Amino acid sequence: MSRIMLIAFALATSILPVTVAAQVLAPQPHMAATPGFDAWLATYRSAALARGIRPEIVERALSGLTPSDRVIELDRGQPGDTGGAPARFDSYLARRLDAARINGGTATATRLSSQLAAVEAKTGVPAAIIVGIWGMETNYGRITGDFDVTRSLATLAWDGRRSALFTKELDAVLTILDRNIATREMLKGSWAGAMGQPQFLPSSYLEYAVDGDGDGRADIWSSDADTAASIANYLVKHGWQRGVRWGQRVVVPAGFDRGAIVNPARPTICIKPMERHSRWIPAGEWRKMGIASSLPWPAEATPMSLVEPDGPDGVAYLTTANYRSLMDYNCSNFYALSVALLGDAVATSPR
Ligand SMILES: [Ca+2]
Repeated sequence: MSRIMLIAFALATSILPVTVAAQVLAPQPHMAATPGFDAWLATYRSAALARGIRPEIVERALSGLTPSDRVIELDRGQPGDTGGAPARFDSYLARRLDAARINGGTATATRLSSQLAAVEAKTGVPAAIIVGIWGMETNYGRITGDFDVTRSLATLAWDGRRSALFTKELDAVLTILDRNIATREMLKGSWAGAMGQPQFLPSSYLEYAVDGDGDGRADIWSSDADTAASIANYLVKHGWQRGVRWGQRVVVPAGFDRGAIVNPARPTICIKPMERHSRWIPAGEWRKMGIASSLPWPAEATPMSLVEPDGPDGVAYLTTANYRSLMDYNCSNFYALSVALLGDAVATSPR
């Protein structure tokens, strides 16, 4: 995901207060008058033509479009959360990282071993991490969503809570159609517009999707090679470093002074999840402070940040900068850890 996608995800999961987004994403001119959808669409259509989208593309994409009540309901209701009670990471992980998901990952890694090895050699992103994202996003391409992305994004662009964000995504849809990358019928996805096997928002597609099989087209809908290459490219463009693990499970000794590891810098994006991260401290220093791990440690100087997704009374992980790249895909510690742990499970399972 791009930064925008990250913000979208944060908002979709109520991580950022909507009021903050409203300020960040202002202006939202139609909020004042609240014209109907058709009036909004007419204005949007003119803007699309003005920026050079071919008239027949605009016509095909936008004619007869109606807002989706279901999308608005999902956007406002956020079903699928914990009904107000804070979720715990262990219960989240138990739901997400089950035997079926691990077996699916192992099968995917085996089936695509040569393609994944080629992507890993080129980008430095381990096959297991690519598979981890693939598995958590769409169950290895099995569940990619069947919402009409054009209609979803038009609905959300019109609806006004995050108009600027989703207008930009709808613009990207029209650009994709205008470039003959895909047909509107192919652009199916999540209710919030995430598309294809890696669940890229349209703007992320334009920015990060790449061709992995050499046919000249980045097909994140039906090409495994393109999906793998695009996930890896996304992470590389968000700082993934070759040869560095994401992090590891650790044990924090009783009485550990967490006041001494607080990050003095306040996060400016992905705020709630980032508040769970300590300041950066070299791996060797963590060991001197009594942090233990059954896994091999990285080089002493490797900066690591302690992440305790449930706070001091839960599990603990020391994470590297590569973990932050996973959080750029989705702004959530639960997400990033579940991807990383799925990757570890796939990497260590027998083939
Ligand atoms: Ca391709």
